[in-house]
Amino acid sequence: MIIFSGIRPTGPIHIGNYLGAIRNWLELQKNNQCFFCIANLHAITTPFKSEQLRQETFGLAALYLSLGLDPHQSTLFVQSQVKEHAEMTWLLSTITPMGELSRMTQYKEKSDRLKASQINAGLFYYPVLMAADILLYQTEAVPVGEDQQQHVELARSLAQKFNRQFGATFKAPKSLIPKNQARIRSLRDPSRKMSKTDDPRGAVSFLDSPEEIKNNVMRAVTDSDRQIKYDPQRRPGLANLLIIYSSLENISPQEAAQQFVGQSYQSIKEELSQKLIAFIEPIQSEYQQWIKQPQKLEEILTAGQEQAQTIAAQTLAKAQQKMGLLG
Ligand code: AQP
Repeated sequence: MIIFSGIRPTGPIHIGNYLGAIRNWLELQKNNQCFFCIANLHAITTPFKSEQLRQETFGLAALYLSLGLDPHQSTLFVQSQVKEHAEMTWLLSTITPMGELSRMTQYKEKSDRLKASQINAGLFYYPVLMAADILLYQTEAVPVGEDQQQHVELARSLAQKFNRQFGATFKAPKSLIPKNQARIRSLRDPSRKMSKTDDPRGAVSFLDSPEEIKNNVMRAVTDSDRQIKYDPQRRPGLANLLIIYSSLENISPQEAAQQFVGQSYQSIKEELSQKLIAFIEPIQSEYQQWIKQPQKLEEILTAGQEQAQTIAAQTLAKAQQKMGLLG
């Protein structure tokens, strides 16, 4: 299968990005043709600082590699370095109904958190850019967290609409969403998803120190019930801890709950902190090695750019020709 996915370089990735997306990528890269981008054009749809964006772009590349994405198996590239993404967005925007974009829950959630002056048209267009990212590579499957499913469905319906209107051009992609751990919640507010740009105390990031990880987990919001039970509807805070724990242990959240029956919330949190620290530490050491080699990172990204651009340019030319545009 052809696989495409990406992450915004808006800060160090967290355990939600890993469990919702990257863990799946690592499996998929073994037997599929995978494209994984650093979605910097998406990053500029919310407030950002230029120098920080540049650093986060290399930081995310270093984290991709430290987590096990292999440039010999997958194409790793920076979105802005393949110009076809921006151009394809324009073509697709002309067949995207405004009504569909205004129904996107991520747009609503993200714009709710911003001041009116910070909500730009790019944020509204985010799903069209994402559709362009996906369709340029004739992608068949998009491994994302559940929060992005609606966007992949839009990409699929745009592909079908374009094909009906102008003739067969794109493959219609589907999302690949991991069961159980699809949406990791904020440790501070389990009604929201864990996020890079929200309250950092609500996340466990791959660049947090062991103390920060422990503090954030120990202070995670739970409830006043004493019985340990996996009940994501009524007890989302505890369920979130059990989901993270069980994902790291490769067991089900119900099995994790069973394992902790009779124990206090404190001991669950201690056990989980230890597991997270042990999991993250070696990845961090690897990251420290990569970040010291900017030239090597650039070489990998340039090779990725060349591979991605070859395919993206072919698809863009095909779409332009079908629309009657002189390329
Ligand atoms: N909490 C989450 N649980 C499971 N999966 C998640 N993803 C993000 N948060 C969770 C998945 O990670 C991938 C990359 O996401 P992104 O950075 O491109 O955009 P996002 O969804 O907006 O992620 P964040 O972490 O919340 O970042 P900010 O704070 O920048 O908005 C996607 O596959 C997503 O599903």
